[in-house]
Amino acid sequence: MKKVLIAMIALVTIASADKLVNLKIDGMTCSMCIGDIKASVGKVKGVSDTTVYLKEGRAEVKTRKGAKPQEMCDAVKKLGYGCTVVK
Ligand SMILES: [Cu+2]
Repeated sequence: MKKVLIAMIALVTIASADKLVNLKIDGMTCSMCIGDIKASVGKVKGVSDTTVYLKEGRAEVKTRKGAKPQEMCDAVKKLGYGCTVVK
């Protein structure tokens, strides 16, 4: 039963076809910034995972269908950082 459940979860994960959104973020200075940004962006609808690159000043956000990149940037801006969606 457990194996079936794991297989189902794997299928759903594949079916949802993660899309990567790239954000350019200005003003990050330390690992606290990363934590704050990850937490905030993670609350945006459709976001499944966020990786923040402090030195490069950017973030990669894994999203599900229907996620709006601008909402992710707005969440970052609300924390006081600069943010633009990289096209
Ligand atoms: Cu910081």
